[in-house]
Amino acid sequence: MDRRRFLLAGSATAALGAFGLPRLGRADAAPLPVAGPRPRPTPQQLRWQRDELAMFVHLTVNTFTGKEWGDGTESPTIFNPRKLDARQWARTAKQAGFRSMILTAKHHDGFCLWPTATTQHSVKNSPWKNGHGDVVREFTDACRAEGLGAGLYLSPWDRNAPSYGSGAAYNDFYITQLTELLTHYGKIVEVWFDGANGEGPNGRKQAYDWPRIHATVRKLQPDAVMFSDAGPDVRWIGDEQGTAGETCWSSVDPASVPYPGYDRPWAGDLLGHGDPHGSTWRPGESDVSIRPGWFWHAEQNDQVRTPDGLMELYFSSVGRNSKLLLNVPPNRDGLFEPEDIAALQGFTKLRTQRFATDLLQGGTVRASSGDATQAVLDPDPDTHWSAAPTARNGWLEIALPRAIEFDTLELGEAIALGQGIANYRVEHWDGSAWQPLTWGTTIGHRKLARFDPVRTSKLRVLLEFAYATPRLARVAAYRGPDRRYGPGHDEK
Ligand code: FUL
Repeated sequence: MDRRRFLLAGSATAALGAFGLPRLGRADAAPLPVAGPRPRPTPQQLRWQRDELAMFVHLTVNTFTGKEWGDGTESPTIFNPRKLDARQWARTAKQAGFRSMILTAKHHDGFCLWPTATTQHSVKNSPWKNGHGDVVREFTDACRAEGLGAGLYLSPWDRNAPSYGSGAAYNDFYITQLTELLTHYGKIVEVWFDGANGEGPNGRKQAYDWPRIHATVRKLQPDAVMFSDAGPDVRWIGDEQGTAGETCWSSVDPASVPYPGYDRPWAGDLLGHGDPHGSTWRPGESDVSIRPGWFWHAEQNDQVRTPDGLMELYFSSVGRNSKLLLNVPPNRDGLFEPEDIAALQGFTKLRTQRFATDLLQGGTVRASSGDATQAVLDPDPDTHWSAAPTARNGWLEIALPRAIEFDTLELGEAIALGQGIANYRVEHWDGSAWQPLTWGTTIGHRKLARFDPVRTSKLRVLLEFAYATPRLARVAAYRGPDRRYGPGHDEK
């Protein structure tokens, strides 16, 4: 965080009113009219976001060739993950707190991990299980056995299919593949559409029939969310580094990124930040790999992200109103490597340590307006404090029965009713004055901030401007394992 900007923001608006409470921006002006309806999540989008952590699993012929993008000429005979154990993947994900997994059923090379009727380029022609194997089946069974949601990635770009680039024939072929995946494997929670649209084996590009693709998913799996740069349900966050915009709205203007693969220099920014005036609820998913590559490469076994590195990703994705989709690629045996499993265990330990105890429990909350103020201390995301309906700013003050020391703050909006808070500041009482602690733009489902440990028995959240009635479902404070972050940490 830019300390200077923070102090300026603080001093510009910190004029105190009666009782030492701040007058916030427009508090003295006539209340703004109640805004028109703002977008809200569907139950499926809400569930998707509340899951917070999903695991990506990239596996195909690339695992055996060492490439990141196969060119479609690979022989199915190279695919032989002899000890493949999808239960090992699912157990690892479950133990690390992930709620769903997404498998690359087909990557750009066109090799199908299930015995599809559409092509010979599949596990049917692999030595693995003598051509009787089905990775999608083992994967979906394993997810269910561990209580995880199962999601599938089916690359529209297919560098093997002879019909690719032909128009209608490839679209029919793709819809048939999608139909197989969405009808033979039970409930699918997320369908992941990559925007890549390169050339096929005959050098031609394909015009994908997105309306038909979307309608097929809706019909066959009405509870699944669809991912792509252009949604329609969840959007790409605009980079593959696991970094959501610090300002991150779950709403977008659908016309700004009209179709998947809309490759414009500004699209990344639009996706990273969303749009407070956007008509459509389309929250951002941050996909990133635990290793430099999406696929397993022996030489990257010593380049697995550390537990601390994974925590950074958590703060820059989940902690910025996004969802983390972390890729963990199986090796040539079809197993996660011990290095990746150890990193995930370390990550879990760090999260558990940091978020084990909410230090605000037992506090007393009062607010500028509205009732149910205590609801912000209740971890249930469906209970919330709401300011007066016409309010577009407000504050909450939390008084504690004892002094606490904390270095992490969590805020959460009641997103079932939409996202409206545009900027906020948090201050703590040092015994004689309010001191700035953290500030930000947008909250959404979850906003996390870290700072050097602070000792206090009182803090307040100043909601400076909201596009709709401010509603907070969560305010919590934690003390992580001993470590100092220093000013500016979250901006790096
Ligand atoms: C990209 C693909 O080209 C990568 O290979 C990977 O699958 C990533 C998740 O999406 O667009």
